[in-house]
Amino acid sequence: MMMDAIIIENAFQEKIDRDLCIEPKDQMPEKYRLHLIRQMSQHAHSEVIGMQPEGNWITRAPSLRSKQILLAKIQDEGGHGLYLYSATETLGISREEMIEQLHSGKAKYANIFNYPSLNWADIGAIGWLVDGAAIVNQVSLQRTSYGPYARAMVRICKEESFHQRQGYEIMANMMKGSTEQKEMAQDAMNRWWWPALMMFGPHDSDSPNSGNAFIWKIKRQSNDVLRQRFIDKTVQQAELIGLTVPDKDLKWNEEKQCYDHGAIDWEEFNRVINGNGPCNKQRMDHHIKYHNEGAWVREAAAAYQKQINEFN
Ligand code: BYC
Repeated sequence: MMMDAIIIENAFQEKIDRDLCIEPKDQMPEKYRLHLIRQMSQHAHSEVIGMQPEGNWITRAPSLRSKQILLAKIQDEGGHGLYLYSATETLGISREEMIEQLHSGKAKYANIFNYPSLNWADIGAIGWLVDGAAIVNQVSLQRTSYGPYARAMVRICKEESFHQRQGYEIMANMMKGSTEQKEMAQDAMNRWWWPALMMFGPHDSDSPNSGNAFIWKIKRQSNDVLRQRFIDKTVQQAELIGLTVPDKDLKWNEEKQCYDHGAIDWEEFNRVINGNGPCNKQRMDHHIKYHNEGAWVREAAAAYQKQINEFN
């Protein structure tokens, strides 16, 4: 038995080392399966919980055009959740179990969605900074070792780049507007910048899951490398429309050809991911309420499917 496990593990690692994808029916070490269930289900939950701060502004979008675009974007996020839940189910966990883990607090979701969306500029900041950060991370995940996850990322990245532009357009338009509009855009930037940097996770030296993630090529680039990539491209976009990055220590490093940045408040990060951010309770209460109220839809869909199967 012991020997069998070693043979399976060696064959698996050899595949990984040759840059081949692992597929659902391939043999894989239990730890790899559980690592993926953790990361992919948390990714799925983030997409779905992320609909809440944006949904807050659908009825108050300032024009029909902006309302249509926001609706389409939020619908995409629901779709991303679906691809990711389905991809995670291929690892032998049910959707119900994943939702249970979310509701019990066992499964996390991205820190960023525990902050409130106070005004329309926040919708700009979410699209530009939050989706912008997500793209940098997800482009890297297109080459992750688990086939269904990598393929889901390809489609998600295409849609995210539209989302990032939706947000940047809102910010750019507000920066061409009245003094009040400019102040609103800057205030949103000030509130969302640091939580967006935290989306990439703790520094590499404090990232317990990175070791195995690199051995198994689940991660291709580290938390800090991706965070730096996001900073370098976003600072220039901010400058272009006249926004100031709220970091007094931000400085171009000529030697390294990248921006040095100030210290991230990891106490705040830990507080938020452990359930004590400004909106954690609200987000979870909302999800539980509508999940329960939607039970009849799931039951009806299952009954319909059963009838179709009996008919055929
Ligand atoms: N938030 O060892 P580490 C979107 C946790 S949604 C919360 O570095 P790992 C959008 C981490 O889980 C896009 N928790 O972990 C949707 C771990 O705790 P556990 C969401 C975080 O996994 C709607 C602990 O800290 N994208 O774009 O190697 C509208 C130690 O961390 C966070 C994804 O989910 C965080 N930010 O690396 C708009 C990307 N960071 O699990 C937009 C997929 C860390 O051991 N995920 N933690 O209890 C990943 O790429 C990786 O999981 C991470 C973290 C880079 C996030």
